[in-house]
Formats: sequence, C-alpha cells, structure tokens
Amino acid sequence: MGFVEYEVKGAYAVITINRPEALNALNSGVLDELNSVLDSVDLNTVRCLVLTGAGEKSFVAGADIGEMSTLTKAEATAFGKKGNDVFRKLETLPIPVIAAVNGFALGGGCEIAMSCDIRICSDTAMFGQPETGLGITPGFGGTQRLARLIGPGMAKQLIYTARNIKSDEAFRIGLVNAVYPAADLMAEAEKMASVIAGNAPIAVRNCKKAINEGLDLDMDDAIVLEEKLFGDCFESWDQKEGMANFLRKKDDPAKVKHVTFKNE
Ligand code: CO8
Repeated sequence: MGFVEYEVKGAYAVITINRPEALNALNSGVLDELNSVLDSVDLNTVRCLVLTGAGEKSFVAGADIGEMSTLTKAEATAFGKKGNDVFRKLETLPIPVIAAVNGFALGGGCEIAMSCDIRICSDTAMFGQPETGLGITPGFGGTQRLARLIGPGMAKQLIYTARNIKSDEAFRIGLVNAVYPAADLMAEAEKMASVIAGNAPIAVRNCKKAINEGLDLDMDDAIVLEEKLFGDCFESWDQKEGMANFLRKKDDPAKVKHVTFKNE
C-alpha cells in the first residue's frame, strides 16, 4: 500500500489519498488501492470514516490526465467504470463517510467528495468539474451527483462553464456543509466522526440506507422503507438500552449516564 493510507482511530478511521506529488490525482493504482482499503474496513469496529488528501494543497486534483490522455473509447469507458465502481462502493458502504476536503477537489476529486455522505472543507479548498475544458464529460458520476446535490440548474452551469469555485461559494450553493480554517479541518472532521461513532451504529447505518435508497423511490415506497428500517432497530440491544437509559434518567437524574452502544 503506497497510494492510500488507512489509520484506525478507535471507533472511526481516516483514509488518506497519498499521491501528493501529483496533487493526489486518481490513477488506476490509486483506485485499486482505495478499492482494497474499502474492502478491508472492519465494519464490526469502525463506525465512521474520514476521507482526505495528503499534503496541504490538494484533496484530489482529478483523475490522472496523463493516464487518460491516450485511452481509446473502450479503454476510457472501462476506466470510467473502474472509478464508478469504487465510488459507488464508497457511497453504499454501510457506515457514514465524511470528506475532509483540504484543497483542490477538481473533476474526479469533486466526484469522490460527492460520493461521501458529508462534505466539509478548508477555506483553501477549490471545487469544480473542469472536464469540458479537457474535451470530456465528467466520468466518475459528476453529471449525476452534482445535479442531485445542488440542483440541475447550478450543476449545468458549473459543468458547462468548467469554472472552479472557492470554498465560500461551495458552501453557499450547498456543495459543502461547513468551511474551516485549514489548520482546523482534520480536527473538526475527526470530532464529527467521533460524535457519529458514539451514536447507535445500527440506527446510524439504517439512517444512511433510508436516506440513500429512499431518494430513489417515490414517497409512498420511501416511507415503507423507513418503516422497515425503523422496525429493525427494535431487535437491537442498542435500542433497548438507549431508551431504557432515557427512562432511568427521567426517574432519577443521578442515574444519568452515557450509553456505550454495542452495535448489536
Ligand atoms: N492528473 C495528473 N497529474 C496532475 C493532475 C491530474 N488531474 N493534477 C495535477 N497533476 C500534477 C501536475 O501534472 C504536476 O506534476 P509535475 O510536477 O510532474 O509537473 C503536479 O501535479 C503539480 O501540479 P501543478 O504544477 O499543475 O500545480 P499548480 O498549483 O500549478 O496547479 C491545479 C494546480 C490547478 C490543480 C492544476 O494542477 C490542474 O489544473 N490540475 C488538473 C485539474 C483537472 O483538470 N482535473 C480534472 C481532471 S479530469 C477528471 O477528473 C475526469 C474524471 C472522470 C474520468 C473518467 C474517465 C473515463
């Protein structure tokens, strides 16, 4: 493993794309390693992930333009599928993923951030889909996820103009949830990961599933999906103890305690 670092920090873990000499651009090697790292996450112990880029300048500056430049149509389609498969694995991982965008998030970099559940960024971050300036379309899900996240009108404007935007504009249009001074970004991301990891893991997973899968359904079916995932929580120790703890607190405030959820 050289292009992707994986560090477990208790109940959450940090994945770092580590190719700073190319601003963490995604070549086949990076995508293969990221795929392996995602497969290796121990979902019994790790309850949330943070994804970031190595170095101070870039999160991910896109797919590797050198590698793409000589591809045939068939090879380009296959490369697009390779990236899409990894990004979809990230998006559908049972546990939440926070993108800590610490610099350039261009092309495939913006697309991988959009495959995460939550995006926060440094005040130095820059987002964009520069592909039409390179003679291609976004190919790792950008046309789909950007339109879903910020609406088709704004997504079309950004993609057709290939204009990069700074962190304040990314915040204003809802592409990121929060902007922090660069020096504080990782601490803030890890603080959020720790909070998420402290909540009932089965409930958090079911929320992710309900939101992700429900968005592709009409409201009648989406509500049925939520009912099922809600009901499933009632087979968990975490639900029984979480609610019992609340009731104990009501009886006697001295009994206040933090529930250490068991993921069972
Ligand atoms: N691919 C390959 N190498 C890159 C990339 C990239 N996307 N971005 C930066 N690098 C390399 C540079 O070539 C340079 O390498 P070297 O030192 O060997 O010359 C090194 O990183 C540092 O980059 P710069 O010297 O350019 O740094 P600057 O600070 O001057 O500029 C920028 C930083 C503005 C980020 C600039 O590097 C840049 O514009 N990069 C390209 C950004 C871009 O266009 N990204 C989108 C790529 S297309 C894409 O992601 C499509 C995804 C879907 C693919 C589907 C395939 C079918």
